[in-house]
Amino acid sequence: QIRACIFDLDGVIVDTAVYHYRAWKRLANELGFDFTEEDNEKLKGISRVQSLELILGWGGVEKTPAEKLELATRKNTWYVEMIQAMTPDEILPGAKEFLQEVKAAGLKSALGSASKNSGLILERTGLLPFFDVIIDGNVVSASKPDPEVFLKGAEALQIPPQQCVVFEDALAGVQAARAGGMKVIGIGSPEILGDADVVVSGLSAFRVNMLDAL
Ligand code: G16
Ligand code: MG
Repeated sequence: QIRACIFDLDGVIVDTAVYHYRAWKRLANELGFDFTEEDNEKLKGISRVQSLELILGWGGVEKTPAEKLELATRKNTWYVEMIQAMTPDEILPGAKEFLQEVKAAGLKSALGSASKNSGLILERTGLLPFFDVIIDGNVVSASKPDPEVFLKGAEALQIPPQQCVVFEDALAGVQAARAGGMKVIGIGSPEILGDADVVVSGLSAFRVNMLDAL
């Protein structure tokens, strides 16, 4: 019996990947190289510092820890400028309706995101009231596929992991949910997220009554 839903943010509730991409691309360009949209896929769901390490590797650029901190901060300043301007129109199709359905069904909901900017994004899109608990990059030390983010969510909701279901668009996130002993709904392509219990194209294709079959 499922009693709580835990949602990833980027790729499930909103598409912030486009803003991450623009900001990282600008940083790479300033450093004298570029990377493709295909490479950008590898940045989804991983933390800010891990993203920077990958990108510097693609450019063959070496930096000191202090320089890396400055670069990550510079990228984040541009990223925050863009998400400041986000509106409820940018909520992914079906996400708000599903969050409403979850509330109406008496289930709990938590956010389980790697982002340190999740509060701002939920506030700008008007989704903050739908979450009982927010677990994000500000309170988590181990990145997905480590289950820490989701286990902390279950703990804060006081619901056993076995009674939680995670909604995730990234492979690392599906693996994290599995490692935490939770059910998982993949949002995206079955080829990538095959390890999930169910894979759907988006929350518009999912209903609360489909949780009964898990
Ligand atoms: C999101 C994105 C990642 C990003 C990470 C950290 O994760 O998918 O690309 O690197 O957050 O974001 P920030 O720089 O805002 O702390 P999620 O877990 O919501 O999919
Ligand atoms: Mg994601």
